[in-house]
Amino acid sequence: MKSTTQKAFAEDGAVLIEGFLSPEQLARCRAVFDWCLEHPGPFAVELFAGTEKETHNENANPGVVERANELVSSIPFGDLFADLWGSKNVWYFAEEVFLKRNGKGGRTPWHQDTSYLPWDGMHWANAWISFEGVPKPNALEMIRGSHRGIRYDGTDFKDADDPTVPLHGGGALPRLPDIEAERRAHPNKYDIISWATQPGDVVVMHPATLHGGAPVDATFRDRHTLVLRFFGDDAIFRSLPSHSDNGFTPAGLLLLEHIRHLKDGDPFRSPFFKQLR
Ligand SMILES: O=C(O)CCC(=O)C(=O)O
Repeated sequence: MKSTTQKAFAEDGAVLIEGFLSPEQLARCRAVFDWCLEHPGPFAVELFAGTEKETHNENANPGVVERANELVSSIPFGDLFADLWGSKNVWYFAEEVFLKRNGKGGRTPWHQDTSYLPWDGMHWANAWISFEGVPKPNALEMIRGSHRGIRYDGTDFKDADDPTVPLHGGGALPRLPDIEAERRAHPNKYDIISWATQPGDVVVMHPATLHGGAPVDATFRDRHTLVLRFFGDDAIFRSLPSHSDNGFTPAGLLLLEHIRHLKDGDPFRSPFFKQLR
């Protein structure tokens, strides 16, 4: 029988794992986060640069691979995901960092990670780790069960006024709805889940879940977040729209060389990805 946590992840696409990280483990996660900030790789960006929404973001820093592999091997993520998914094997994919500063970083627009990376299957998860206690109004938000629904085109993360401008275009994937605008007009239109978190808590989310990060504000001014991504047995390669090689996120471009051999439906495997179980 499924545990409440397994059921929540499978049905809702997200679950809060309270107190998963000890203070010592959290400090080591923070060291990896800080290393990325101090040694930005070629794909570090300021999203919405020069606007009130500016957010520092980096995906898959090539220089941090060994440190990150060491980190994820020393914390029981393998056991967590093996149990959560019912997977024999667990691999680590890569990290992402988000930094919203001085009460100004805006909302991370609603999106699904599966619009950016060629992934399919149930055995995928993001571990969202923030180093501050995050109040609910500033938390990561997810639409319940959306990982089992439509796979939308991505947002291009460039247009500060229209978060639905497609990443790929060409109609291969449906355009994102403007979830924020719709929710302002109809507060109950979407079943949105989010949690206030304490340092050490981990929000675990299936990356096909529609999600967005609420902004920081005058009372919660800074958010430092490390996202670690994992996959398991049933993870498969599913290509993005064919004209979209330039739509790969930088992380996708970097990691593409390690998965170039994969065809649609192939198990997502490469010796590049650290096996944890
Ligand atoms: O923390 C955020 O603002 C966004 C997080 C996100 O997009 C992710 O975890 O994939």
